[in-house]
Amino acid sequence: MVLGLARTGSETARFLARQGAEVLVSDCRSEAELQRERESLCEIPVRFLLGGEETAWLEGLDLLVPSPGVPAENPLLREARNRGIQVVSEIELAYRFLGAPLVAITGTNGKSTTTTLIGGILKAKGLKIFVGGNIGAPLIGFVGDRWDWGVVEVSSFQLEWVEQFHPRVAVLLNLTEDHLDRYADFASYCEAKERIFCAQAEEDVAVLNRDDPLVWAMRERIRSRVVSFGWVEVEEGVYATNREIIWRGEHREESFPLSRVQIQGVHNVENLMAAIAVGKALAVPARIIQQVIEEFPGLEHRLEFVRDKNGIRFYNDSKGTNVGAVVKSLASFSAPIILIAGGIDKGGEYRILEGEIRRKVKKLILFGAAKEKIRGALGHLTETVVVENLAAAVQEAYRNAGRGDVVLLSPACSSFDMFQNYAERGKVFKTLVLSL
Ligand code: UMA
Repeated sequence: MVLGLARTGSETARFLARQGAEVLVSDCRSEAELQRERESLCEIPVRFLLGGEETAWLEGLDLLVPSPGVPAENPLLREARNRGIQVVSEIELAYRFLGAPLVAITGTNGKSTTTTLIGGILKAKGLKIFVGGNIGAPLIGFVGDRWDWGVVEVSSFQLEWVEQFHPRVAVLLNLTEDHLDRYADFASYCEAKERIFCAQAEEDVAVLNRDDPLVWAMRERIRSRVVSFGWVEVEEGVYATNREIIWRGEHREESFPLSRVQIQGVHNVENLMAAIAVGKALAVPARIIQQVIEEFPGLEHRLEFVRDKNGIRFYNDSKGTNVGAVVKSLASFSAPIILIAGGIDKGGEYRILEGEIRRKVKKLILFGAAKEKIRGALGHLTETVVVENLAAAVQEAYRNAGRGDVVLLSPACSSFDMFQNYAERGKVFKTLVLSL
């Protein structure tokens, strides 16, 4: 049974049917809502059990593959575990059939940027690679081809049901509060993330952030060789100054100047350090790494510059869906900021934003389901207004902005109250800004 019929579920059902399995696809959404998804599988012999969650559907099951968006308390998933039915995540299933060595990247923030950079570095070395996972292309879709390496972004959701998933290189960038609407507490979220290392052996590599105490503490529990990155000089590993990133091996060191690198901000230097650590661990020449990091323009929806209108700069950071991401985004600017935030609350502590809001945010514009909650936590720190939707937020920002200001959409929340996903929210924002 494949649980959840969206991107992951469709690819997984297709794969399992190809393997000769008898496949049931279940989703709590109704047949009408899932018409497009069902049509995409019309050639495949699968049976649909839609619009409910009946435990009778579990009769005779050998294996259940939940989509990442399905929480452990889902009634079908819970009952399957009670009955001793094997539950594995899609990345676990894909791993068992892929045959390619993997670099896996996780962390609360910076995953997609670091994944893309690492993919670029390995590709520039001339390797046949794919880039997939949480970044938007389910891993299972890459089974069947021959690859030199796979570069895969993994989320805590995908790591919940892994056993043998064994990346040769595993990266943990950072851990701050996120997805507390899904996990019992922050510790459970961190435990899920740590599973990225659970099948690693001595000959593998773990890339860890020395400056993140929760991540760095994991070095005691990890079997693989630790390569670390951080802001303080080290004898072996990667560190950064304001001007360059230094990689130090046992007998050599290499310098990666930052002057021509396009992506900005402290957090991006951390992402670059992690990517360089992986590149060097896989013996990519420094010259190739330098070229890739200089050519990388950054990702859409991640501190993406949209336009300058009358000296007001607009940035789309729709992928800033948790409080930790917004802290880093605000830290990237020195100009006065008008911040647009809101959406669905994910249980994070908005107070972490206090310092940056006090120092830089001249106006806070809130919309979406969590607007009153955020106003309660932060509204006393700066001028704050609550508006009906994103369009009103953009209008309000433009009316209040002056030359030299930055208008930043960095929501600290997920988007599902008003949009399909963060990408749609970002695109709508850009359209609104471009029509000003
Ligand atoms: N569903 C149920 N029962 C439930 C819950 C959900 O039937 O109890 C159904 C929904 O009705 C829906 C389907 O499950 O039809 C949704 O599954 P999904 O949310 O896993 O959606 P996918 O399209 O398969 O996307 C997933 C990841 N989504 C999540 O983790 C929520 C995508 O990450 C990922 O790109 C994709 O697999 C491919 O690997 C998105 C994400 O938001 C970008 N990730 C989180 C993040 O980055 O913070 C973790």
